[in-house]
Amino acid sequence: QTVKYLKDYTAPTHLVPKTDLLFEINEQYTDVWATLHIEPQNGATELVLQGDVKLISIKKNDETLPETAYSLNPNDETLVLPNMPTEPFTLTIHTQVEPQKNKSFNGLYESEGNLYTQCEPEGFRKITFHPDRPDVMGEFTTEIRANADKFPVLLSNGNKIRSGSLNDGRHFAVWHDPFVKPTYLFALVAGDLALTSDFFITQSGRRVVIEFYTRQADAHQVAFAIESLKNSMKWDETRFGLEYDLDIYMVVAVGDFNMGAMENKGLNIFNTKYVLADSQTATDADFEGVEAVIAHEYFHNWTGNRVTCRDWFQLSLKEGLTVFRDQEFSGDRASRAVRRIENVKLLRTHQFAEDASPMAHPVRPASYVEMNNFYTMTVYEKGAEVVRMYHTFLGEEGFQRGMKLYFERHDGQAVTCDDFRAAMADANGFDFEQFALWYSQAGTPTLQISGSLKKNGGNLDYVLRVKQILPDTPDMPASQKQAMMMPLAIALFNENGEKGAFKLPNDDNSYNETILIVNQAEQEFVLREVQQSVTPSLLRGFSAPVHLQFDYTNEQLALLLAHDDDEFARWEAGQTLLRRAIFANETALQQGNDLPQNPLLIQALRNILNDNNLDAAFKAMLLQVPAEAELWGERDHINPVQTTMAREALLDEIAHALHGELLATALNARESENADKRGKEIAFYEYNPKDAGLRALQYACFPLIHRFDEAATIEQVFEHYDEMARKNMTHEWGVLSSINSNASAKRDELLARFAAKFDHQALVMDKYFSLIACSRRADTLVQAQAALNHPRFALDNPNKVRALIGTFARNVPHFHALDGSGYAFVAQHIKKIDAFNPQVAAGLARAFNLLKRIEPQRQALMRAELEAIVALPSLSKDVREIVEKILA
Ligand code: BAL
Ligand code: ZN
Repeated sequence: QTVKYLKDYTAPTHLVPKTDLLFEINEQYTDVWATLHIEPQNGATELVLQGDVKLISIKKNDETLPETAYSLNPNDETLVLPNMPTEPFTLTIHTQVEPQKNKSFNGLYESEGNLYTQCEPEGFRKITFHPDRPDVMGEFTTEIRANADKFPVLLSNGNKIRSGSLNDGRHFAVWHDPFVKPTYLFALVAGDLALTSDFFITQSGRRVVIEFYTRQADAHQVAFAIESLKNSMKWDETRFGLEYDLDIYMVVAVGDFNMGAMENKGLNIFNTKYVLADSQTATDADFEGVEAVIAHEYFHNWTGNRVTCRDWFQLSLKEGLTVFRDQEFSGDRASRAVRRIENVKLLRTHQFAEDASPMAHPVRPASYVEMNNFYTMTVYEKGAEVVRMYHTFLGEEGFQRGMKLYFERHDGQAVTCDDFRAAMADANGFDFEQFALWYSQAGTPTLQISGSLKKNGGNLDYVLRVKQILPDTPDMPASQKQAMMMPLAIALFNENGEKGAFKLPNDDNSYNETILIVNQAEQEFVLREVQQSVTPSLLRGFSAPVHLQFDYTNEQLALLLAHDDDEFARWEAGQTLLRRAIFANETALQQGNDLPQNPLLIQALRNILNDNNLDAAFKAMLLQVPAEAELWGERDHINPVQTTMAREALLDEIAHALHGELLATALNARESENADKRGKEIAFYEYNPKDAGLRALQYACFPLIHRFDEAATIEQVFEHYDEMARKNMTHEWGVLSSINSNASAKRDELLARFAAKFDHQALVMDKYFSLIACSRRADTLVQAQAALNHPRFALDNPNKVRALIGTFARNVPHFHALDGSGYAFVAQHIKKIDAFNPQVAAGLARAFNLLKRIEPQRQALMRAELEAIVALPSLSKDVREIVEKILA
């Protein structure tokens, strides 16, 4: 396999400041003529273009080139033209593509009779030949010609400059994008789509037309997404001073899409999952997902499009920064603390696991085989944490100064993560030299912290010793790694749960919280003039993406859980208590001992349930018991099903001990949700953050309440199902989720009713398939296998695959079944899907990431499946790269 290395980067030999495209869309195939206006650099004569597409002919300055003038190399997808002029010239390249046969959903493809493109990172080369690298930027003019009945809508980037009729019932449209962009931001859509329009007036008074395109049947579900877009446009003006630049902003929704969405200049293409939402079909979490992804793609217009990446190793330059921006947007919209905790949970569950796996890579990877494999949690989520650390060091004002300088220096350019770091440093006179290590060292650091009181004259000092431990990762042993620089946010609490004042060395001001700069392998911090009793609140707000080790007593954790005014630290104290209880259960199970009881934890949870001043959404968060994958963070020897049993035992203990409090909390939350809706239309059960919090609290409690009398529960749900389902999808999903592992036939009946009711709602059918796949019932694999034959299941639809097979791969007891049946089921589908969509197949293959950390019996079963996959001669480089790394 060909490995590409960051260290081998060289500047392009040819620039293409202008590209003119003509698409002739025919029944079976599409002809593409691409005229590249080429500027050779430094006297270069050999031109190498990238392409994985059928070449018909090439003209140089209007003269057709003989086949001897170039060579095509399918192996590395290049077209080499050895004797090109050193003066600017044009190449007109005629290619032919078959979108109907393209199930990879990269390049130009067909979905339900319409045509769409996906070009990031390297899809443009499936359309035509081009340098197709992000540092070759240009202006695009795109003409599309097609049958007017079949393809009434013809869209591309920028502004429509001409349109009209042609012969034989065909018509055309010409689009011009005045902003230079790389090929990965090119987009084209042609089809029969419904249009929903709106507009936005920018801060400078310009009117921007907003157009959303969907299937006709889905048009009624775009209102929330449009509102989210307008909120995003406003927010980027007020918080970042960034205004939209074109006169039109288009969003197209398509059901066949590999990713969540794509930020093509002026013409975003979205997975329907992140556009369509109404309260009867989308849960509160779905609404929040739509709002966040609409915002994310919009924010890319500046962080990604106006300033883009020099090369794909720099992907986090745009993705880490844009995720940070969408996180901040969501936090400013509502429930900042809950959003922050959700982000941390996501990072710790999936990114920490990636960092501890053979796929570990730095935020700026040093090498790749298939770039599609590097749209990872590390590049996105850890990348966002890295950006957040700049923000924590510099504060909002300093961070915005850095952003301003970044745009002043680099608007219209393709740049690197170092350019971003330099802008942050130079705008603030802050030394971020050592901080560069976050971009080159993989793995999650651990901070081992201890604290002690020390007499200092008549006063007490609190001395914190911080040791930084960096892990071995496949790319670099720990011994070669250097200490990282990170902010450690801290406060001190006394035994009454009050925040105590302290002073810093050589500073006579009093503080009650501060940010320490950790930048050595071992260092000591002295907090002066502290009180007699100290419980430190550490890593407040999750100020750095690290594991934290501090030897808290359970009493100290309970104190922080009760009193910490930093919601993350407060939640984390509770999570630590819950993790400790599960670990203790695991140890007991392993040793055949009785399970320990956790009276202190139970009392702490009781206090939370009884606290009427807590925000409902936050209370729901505090009640969440960490999932299995969150518990495996720093472990090397995983027995997955034992973890499940230990966790289930703790859930039993909580459910038993707190039945009354849980019921009262859930009923109070339901009462509060219903209070302003009595006698009104059910439409009042629409999404809003306050009601979403009340519903989150209800469904944090109900599964625990229903834990013991399964028969009574299913009867009750059966009786009230229609009433709950009428309210909205959050309630319908909530009740189905609560009984989804119930062994009764009535559970199957409810799921079947659900599937019949939403037979023609593709996104709700995804929910149906995921319910089948995440159930802990004994017959889950059998049901998942049967679901493959459901008329609404389609192996070539990425959303369906992720809903059924992806969800199954996260179902711990079933994926890790001791007979190997779960591994075999997932592996079988990786092989099938790889034949037409390697990107989706490679995504599934990551389920085997745990291989080396899992107990031997299962490890052998996993290994056998992986070895059978790599033995396939026609395996894609996408899956091969992942599986070979896991096996290595
Ligand atoms: N650029 C790929 C999709 C996204 O991150 O917005
Ligand atoms: Zn993005």
